[in-house]
Parts: sequence; structure tokens; C-alpha cells
Amino acid sequence: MTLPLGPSTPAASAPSQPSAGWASWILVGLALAAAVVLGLTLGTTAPEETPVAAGGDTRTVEVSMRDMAYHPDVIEVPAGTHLIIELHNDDDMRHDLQINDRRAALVDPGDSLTFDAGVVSTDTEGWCTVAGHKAMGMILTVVVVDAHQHGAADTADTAAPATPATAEVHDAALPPAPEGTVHELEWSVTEEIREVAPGHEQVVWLFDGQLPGPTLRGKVGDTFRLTLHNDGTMGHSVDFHAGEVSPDAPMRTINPGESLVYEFVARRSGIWMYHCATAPMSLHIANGMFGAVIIDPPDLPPVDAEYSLVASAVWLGERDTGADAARVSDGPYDHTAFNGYPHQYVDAPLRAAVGDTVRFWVLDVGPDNPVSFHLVGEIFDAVFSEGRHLIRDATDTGAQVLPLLPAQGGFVEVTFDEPGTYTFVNHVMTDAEKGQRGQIVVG
Ligand SMILES: [Cu+2]
Repeated sequence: MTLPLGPSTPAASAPSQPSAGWASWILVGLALAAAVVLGLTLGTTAPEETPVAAGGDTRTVEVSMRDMAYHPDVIEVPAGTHLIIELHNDDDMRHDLQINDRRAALVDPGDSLTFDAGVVSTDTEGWCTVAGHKAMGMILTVVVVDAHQHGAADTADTAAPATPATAEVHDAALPPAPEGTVHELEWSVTEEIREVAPGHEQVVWLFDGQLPGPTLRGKVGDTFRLTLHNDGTMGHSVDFHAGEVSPDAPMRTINPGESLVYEFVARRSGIWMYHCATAPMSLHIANGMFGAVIIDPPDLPPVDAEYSLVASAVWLGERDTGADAARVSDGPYDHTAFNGYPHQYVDAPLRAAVGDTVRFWVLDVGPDNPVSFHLVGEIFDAVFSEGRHLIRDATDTGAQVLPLLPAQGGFVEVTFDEPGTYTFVNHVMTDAEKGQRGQIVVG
């Protein structure tokens, strides 16, 4: 989702062999840094005084407008770069781009234009000026990096794996329950920097390094035994809705460096929330401490594919502190998400074949917003929610939504009779527009 643009020196384009390994990348980064330092030493002008001369180059970037977003939506350039954008409208409605006090003309669907965005000297943000499009996420971020830092950033994936530059798509495919009736788990709670929305990285608090936390699956009567280590910097805990236990000991908050064992027997089927139960819970959930436990109903029929979608809200905050506690308490969130990242299944749709019956398990972890789960172009043949089938094997009726309040979950089943691109949304429309929206392509 980020398009880094390095300086057009031989050193920057040299490392093309995939077998070079991280050590070679670091060497290349050092060589690039040395070349930049040498260049600055020999140069006659200080880059901070004349940014145009320092960066100097003209860069042309291809940007596609589709699905109410710019692709890529983050561009990195050295300070002083003269930025030219080849703007392609691959959407079915008109869009434009305003950035750097300049505005491109409206582009018709299928058309392109060349837009001179001027010289970029500081981080800046562009957007589509058509009514409502910026609010729906049509934002293009230009990040200024200096050539030296940028050379090092190229090696970030290997040099600093705990801080990825961009979010990876969370695999929504749900595998069957593992064999056995006792599930032994060992998780660490960590606090890590992740991309939580396009162009925005901040610290998140994670179960087992995952956002959402691991999806557990079993059968009625299975035992789950979790050893939880707190490797974070503050107190954390866990509360599994799937079990019935006296909360006092297993749900207690443990301090950094401490561990606890939480054991429960899953006597009841459904999709159940788990979350950190340390106060303020809204903040611990907002920062990523949530997940799902799926206990199969005994009569669950086989289907062609199963997906799990955990719906949550995202509050942006400072990189090192994460979601802002006061803003979480106030309520209004910046984004919503299925499986932790806004709109990720628009960019990387789920897949199915014509004739497939697909089951979507959906859990709303809130912390506050309800979910009205809907699939555009389809009607649900089966709806299971909170312990009972609302509908099953429907032929002359059906359901249009699976309604969920925070901490409720269920599943729906649908059979795709025609090929196409089907969009699933939270039909609380503004929450769909904030990120609870994805696609399944039926081919
Ligand atoms: Cu916590």
C-alpha cells in the first residue's frame, strides 16, 4: 500500500537479486548512505536551505483511483522532489485530486491525465474534492524522506521485522477445528507498532502478536488451557466468553513479566468473544486486545468454505501510545474494520466459486458500535445467532442481515448462484464507509 521512491542512483536500483540476503541489503544501504554523504560533502549548497536543489529530481508516479481510494495511497519521496502524478480513473464515477495547493481536473471513468503536483518539501495530504469522497477515504499521503534514510528504509523488512512498513492482509479463511479435545495454548501479550489504517502506524496491544488475536475453534465439551505471559509494559488480562468460570483468578490483571493459566471447558456452541479485561476495557479492546472462539454446533453441516470476520473500531493516536484514551472514551472512532484493518478485503477480496455454499462467522467486538452484517446481492439461507438458528435451509424466505450488538456473534450461510463481485458490509452505512466493508469475488 506504500510506494517508496528512492533516488535514481545506481546504488538504489542495484539490489535486484532476491538471493542477496539481508546482509547484502544492509551493505547496499551503507553504500548508499556513504554515497549520499559524499555527495553532500562535495556539493556546494546545503539541502535544508534549498530543498529543490537537494532532492532535485522529477518523479512520475502512477496512481489509480478505484473503490473510493487512491492506489497507492502513500508515496514516499525525498524532499525537493518535483512530483508528477499520472492519474488513472479506474472507478465507475468521476474523481479528482487536490494536493499541495493544486487541483487536478475531474477525471471521467476510464480516463487518465498527467497532473503536476509541484515540488514536495514537507509531508502533505491530498484528497478527492467530490462531495463525501474524502470522508470515505480518498486520501493520498505524500511522505518526505531524505535520501539517506530512505536507503536504510529499503532494508526495513529484514532489519526490523517487528515494525513492518505496511499491514499484511489478515487471512479470513477459517480452518476446521483441530483434532483432540484439549487445546493447550501459550500466548504472549506484546505491544508492537503496526499499520492500523492507510499511512498510519501506531502501537497496538496484541494477544500472540496477532490482530485480531488467534481464532480458536473446537467442539462442545473441549477444554482450552491457555498460559498467558505479559511481555508488555502495563497490566493486561483475558476474559473468554466461551467458558463459565469464576472470574476472580483467571481474569485477574497480571503485571509485566507475570503469567497466568486460564482454563475453561466450552460447553456451549457459538462464536464467542474474548478480550483483555483490564480497565479501561474500551481502550484495551480499541488497541487490539480481542479475538474469537468458535465452538461448532453438533449438527453443523459441511460447506464449501468458511470465513471469520471480527468487526472492530479503530481510533488513531500517536505512534508510541496508540489509541487516545480520551478520544476512545468520547466515542467517535476514525475507522472501522473487519479483522483489524479498514477495507482490507476490498483490496484483497475473498474468493468463492459459482455454486459454493459459504459460511461467514461474524463477531462484533465493538467496543461500542453495532453491526448489521449484509451481503449485497444475496439473501442468507441460514442465520445462527447467540445460541439458536433464526433461519435454516430457507428457500421461500431468508434474511438480509445478521444483527449484532457488541460482544454478539453468529454465522450466516449463502449459496452463490451467479459469478460476480459481492460486497459484504456493516449496513450501519457510515460504519461501512469507515472500513467495515469487503468483497468476495465469485468466479
Ligand atoms: Cu490489556
